[in-house]
Amino acid sequence: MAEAASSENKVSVEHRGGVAIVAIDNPPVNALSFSVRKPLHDALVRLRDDAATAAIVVTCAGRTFIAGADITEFGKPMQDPDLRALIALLETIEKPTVAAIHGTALGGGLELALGCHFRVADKAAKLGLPEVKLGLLPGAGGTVRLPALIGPLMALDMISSGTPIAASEALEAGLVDALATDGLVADAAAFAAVKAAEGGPFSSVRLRRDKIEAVDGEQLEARIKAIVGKAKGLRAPVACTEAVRNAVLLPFDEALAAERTLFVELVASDQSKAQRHLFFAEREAAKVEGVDKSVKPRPIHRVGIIGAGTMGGGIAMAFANGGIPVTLVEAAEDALQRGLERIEKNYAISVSRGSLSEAAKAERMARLSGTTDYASLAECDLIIEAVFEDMVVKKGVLAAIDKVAKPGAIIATNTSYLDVNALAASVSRPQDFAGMHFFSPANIMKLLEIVRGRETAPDVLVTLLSLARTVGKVPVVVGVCHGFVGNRMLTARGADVEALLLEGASPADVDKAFTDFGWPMGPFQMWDLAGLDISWRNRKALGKTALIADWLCEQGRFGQKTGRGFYLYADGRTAQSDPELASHIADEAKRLGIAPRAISAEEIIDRTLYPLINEGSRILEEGIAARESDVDLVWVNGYGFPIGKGGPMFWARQKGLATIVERLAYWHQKTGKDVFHPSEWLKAKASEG
Ligand code: 3H9
Repeated sequence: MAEAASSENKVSVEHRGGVAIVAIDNPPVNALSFSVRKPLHDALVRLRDDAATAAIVVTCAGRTFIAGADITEFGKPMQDPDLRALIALLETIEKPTVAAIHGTALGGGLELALGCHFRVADKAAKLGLPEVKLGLLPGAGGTVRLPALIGPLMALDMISSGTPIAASEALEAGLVDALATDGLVADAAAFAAVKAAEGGPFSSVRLRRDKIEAVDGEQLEARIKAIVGKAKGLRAPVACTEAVRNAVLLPFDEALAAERTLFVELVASDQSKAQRHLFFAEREAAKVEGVDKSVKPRPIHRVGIIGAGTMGGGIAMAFANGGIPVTLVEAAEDALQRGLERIEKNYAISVSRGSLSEAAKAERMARLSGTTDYASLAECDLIIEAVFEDMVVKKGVLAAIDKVAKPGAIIATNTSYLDVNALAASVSRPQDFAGMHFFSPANIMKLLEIVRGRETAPDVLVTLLSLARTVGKVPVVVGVCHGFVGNRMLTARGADVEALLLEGASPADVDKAFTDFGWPMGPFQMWDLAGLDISWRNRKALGKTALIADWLCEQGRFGQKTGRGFYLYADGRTAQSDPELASHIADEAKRLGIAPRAISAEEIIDRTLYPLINEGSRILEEGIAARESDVDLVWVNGYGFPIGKGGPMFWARQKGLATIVERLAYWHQKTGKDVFHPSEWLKAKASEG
């Protein structure tokens, strides 16, 4: 019979013979909030002392086992019992305790399960310690118990990557003791009853030393070195390695105490706050203004893509990787073959690097079918044009798609800058039309800007959001404007950099200020990589000029691909400063009457990052982005804004909006440039404090 253990009913206990089934029910993901910890603690104490209870199973209602501590509680005063006390309590119970795991046992959820004597899992379950992705480390014993149970090397990989493993792998590693066959709770209860009948004492993970003692210290240090080398300025992965090393070197309780110290440091850090902000930002982005939860996505069984060039091919790979069949259409047979060959080559590179198996490659290639016949698009549920960035060309292609697409199919344009409403006018069903702005390489970059046209139907947005998540993208719904959120802000970020060159900074000075800030590369490295000719063409179309970049293009210096751009690339890859460019810049400065001076990294950040933030605030003012966190997602996932700084708007809030407004106003007064004119939005928010 079942009994409620708390007035809120988040933990209930059912007795099946001598086995007590403790069920947690805290939707949506059974996070270990205070409202769970308290009744769970009370129930465990009662069952520990109850002579009629021979064994205890801890399980969860709903779609998953515990997905971790309640992240919303971080930064607030912790209410007792805390998770460590709960796990310590579990470890003192002298009756067999079994965690029955389905869905995902993550973070504090897996740590709680490690406090049980045994773990039984559903075959489809996943188990992991993803705290590192939140800028944290497992803070309830995970860095000490997991190494003890499965060995320090495997534990280090799991903890420092945050990637969960499948139940079958967990079984092999000894993380779970059995996989359920007849029904999780029934099997876990039967398992517990057998263990109770066999009798104790029951060994807790804290007593295991065999795998710790067997570890090859040199191998562990080599693995730690590799992880630290790839940490990119983030503290959490490094702290994870320290904690696992402690688990090997220190006695159990000392390692636990050291883990606690690291956790306390990390949870209060700006980096973790930024990463937690991004976690919730991704979830918020799924909520779209004017679209309520009852709107259902349209089924997408096959995607059609027009254009097998770099972009179209990358998009095709993104869907094929995510398990969605693709029809790839090109105008001519030879272009189609070239496109398919490029895709095959890309997959072959992944196989040679060991990141993809031959079988997975074959599966992905089998999802791609190429054709030159538009009629094949009739079977597609979503058709994306990825042809040349030109309004007339795109309109022609969209009109042709409109003729063959079945009723209800979604038609999308992959444009970086063009007016999505104008493009929507070329199809007879603008309600089924939207922009899908992928970022190159589209099979790798996570960001997808979903551009909501004037008439885009709510269920089209819901479909694209859900499809994007299915194929591992981070989607953000944006409104129509030139360059949408990302590229429009990118233009603002670059608006003053040529002036920096003329005033005395070198491309290397600017790029170094960027990489020191945490960007993967600076603007000049990025332009050289992307090819200077693209933006040159764009500028010419818009009747705009850029003094230095235009000069480079006139010399045929288009960046890395021509061996020269803002830098020289003698070996085709390594950037070296170019004396010829330096002297050209000096001549131009002289001609313009600009006296060169030393420019600090701080000034470089002022004159690039603050216009970026200012443009972001204008985008919010105009409603092109719905919320600050959407802008942050765009910049972290599409342009390499450092994750540990949470995105430009989050960073601006941390820095203080009043400071940003004040610096912008200073530069506006000095240069007269509109990019520095502080937006009304920024001024209003700054005055709110
Ligand atoms: C930790 O455990 C620290 C300990 O080591 C030490 C403690 C001392 N807390 O993702 P979804 C919300 S750190 C609070 O859309 P899915 C989420 O915001 C934690 N809320 O579902 C969303 O809310 P809303 C380590 C949470 O099915 C809703 O649940 N654990 C938490 O696509 C649904 O989420 C993790 O890092 C949480 N822990 O994916 C796991 N988790 O509906 C984090 C979720 O209002 N969670 N929410 O927007 C996940 O990875 C995914 O949510 C999960 C489900 C895979 C579980």
